Amino acid sequence: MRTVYSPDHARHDPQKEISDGALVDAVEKPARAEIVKARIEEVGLGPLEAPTAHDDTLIARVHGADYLQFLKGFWADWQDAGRAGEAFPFVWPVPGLRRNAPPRHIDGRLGYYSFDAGSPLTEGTWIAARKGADTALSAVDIVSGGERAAFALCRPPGHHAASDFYGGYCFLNNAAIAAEGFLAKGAERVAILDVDYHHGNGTQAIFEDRADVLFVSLHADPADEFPYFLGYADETGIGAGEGCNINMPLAIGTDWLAYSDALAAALVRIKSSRADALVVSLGLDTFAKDPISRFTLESDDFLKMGAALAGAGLPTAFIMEGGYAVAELGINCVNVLTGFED
Ligand code: Q9C
Ligand code: ZN
Repeated sequence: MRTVYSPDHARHDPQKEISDGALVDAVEKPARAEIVKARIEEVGLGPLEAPTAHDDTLIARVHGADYLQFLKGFWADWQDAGRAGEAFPFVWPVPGLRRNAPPRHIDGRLGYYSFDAGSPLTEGTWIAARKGADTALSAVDIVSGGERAAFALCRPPGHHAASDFYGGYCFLNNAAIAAEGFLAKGAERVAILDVDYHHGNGTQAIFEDRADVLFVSLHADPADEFPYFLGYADETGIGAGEGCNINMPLAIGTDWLAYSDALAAALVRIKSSRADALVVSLGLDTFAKDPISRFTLESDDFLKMGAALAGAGLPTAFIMEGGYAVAELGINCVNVLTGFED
């Protein structure tokens, strides 16, 4: 399998994050992509290729123009405001406050365009995220060109980012951009299967009112886990998109036995959707030793996951999402990809 990778992911190199009420060492860090790259080379998965540059057309179908402008200009604005170091928002326009226009003040703008305080925004965030979108679109190009599958080794991840806000370590929604890429290449329908431990709230929000993109997500029950405020089973889509959003919340402690049942059900739904292409939001944070997550999948289970995904029989773009047990991340991620190929 061909992998798309850019060293520019490392321009997003946050030092600290706010988690569980404390400023702690960031877990979404460059070493994540590097260990996956090393494992790809070690097992000879296939070539590593630089992304090709894509213009903003498809990104602009997913994200608002003012949000993109905010991300692009943020570091200059932050410095103009006399700030230094990583940026964190701390006030949000929750229901009862107004979210009609972005405030002038930098802290107001940060809150307007985010949903959590856990996602450090740094000097290199925009360039890394923008190159990540190119990475995802290049994987789509490879698959549209006739390959059965390709892997976009994106960082930072994307599935928590909605059309006009960031959060959950995510800034641009690479999986949603990939889905738009398949549609632009002529797919009539695209399925997105999100196997990250956390619900892909951004991806759901982007497509929940559309019938051309089916979103299916397996994740920890949001009553117990981030992002808490989306990802419940009764969110089935809106308007034309009714029936095209499927959430499968799973209990804390879920193991491969229970997970594989849910995965099989998800794949049945995807196979019956008449989708022309599949985007997999590939999070590896379902792993037992993940430091921020509470499922119990083991490394060998990711081989089985890959084999199950191949059963969908669709041209597939794998888009890297979460997974924070860095030592085993390369093995676990590449296990999915080799399990798919075998
Ligand atoms: N105490 C992704 O996996 N912080 N994002 C959780 C846990 C947010 C994860 C804090 C986790 C976001 C792409
Ligand atoms: Zn996750």
